[in-house]
Amino acid sequence: MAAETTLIILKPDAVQRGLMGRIITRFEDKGLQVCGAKMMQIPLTLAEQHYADHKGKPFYDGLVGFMTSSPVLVLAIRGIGAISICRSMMGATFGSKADAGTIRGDFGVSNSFNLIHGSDSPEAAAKETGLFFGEGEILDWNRANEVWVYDCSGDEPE
Ligand code: IDP
Ligand code: MG
Repeated sequence: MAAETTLIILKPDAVQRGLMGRIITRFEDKGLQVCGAKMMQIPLTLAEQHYADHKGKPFYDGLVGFMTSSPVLVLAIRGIGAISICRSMMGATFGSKADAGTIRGDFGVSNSFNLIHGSDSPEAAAKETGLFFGEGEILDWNRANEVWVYDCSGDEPE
């Protein structure tokens, strides 16, 4: 399986609560690679594009209002199977239901203020990384410890 690059957003509640470092550390500890990082306050039009699939749902206006209310940290995170690995590390959508050991399960109790976004499919990851990062903002860089994160003794890292 080839490496995937997924879009993660540390939402306004994560930034305001000072949880950025602890959440990034979880991904780094797992062995995933940060390839892009950008702090920004999401403009309304970008939030609407990002959450276009949810338009019309009862929580949509609140969601867009929340996501544009205060700065976020946007990350591009890379690794073999990174999309599903990050989703399982995030936990279920609602903080009240997310399992202990997941980011949402360990750091939050709210259903709408749930700390983190992660792309849910390869198609979403391609769309979302393209929305939030411009040309050259996601870096290809060689990690010094790559050969200890993956077994690189065969044809493909595993
Ligand atoms: P996900 O973030 O786990 O992929 P989605 O269903 O795609 O969950 O919903 C996007 C975001 O919308 C959630 O992360 C959460 O912030 C918000 N949201 C989803 N469902 C509800 C709800 O029923 N009430 C309030 N907020 C919701
Ligand atoms: Mg989603």
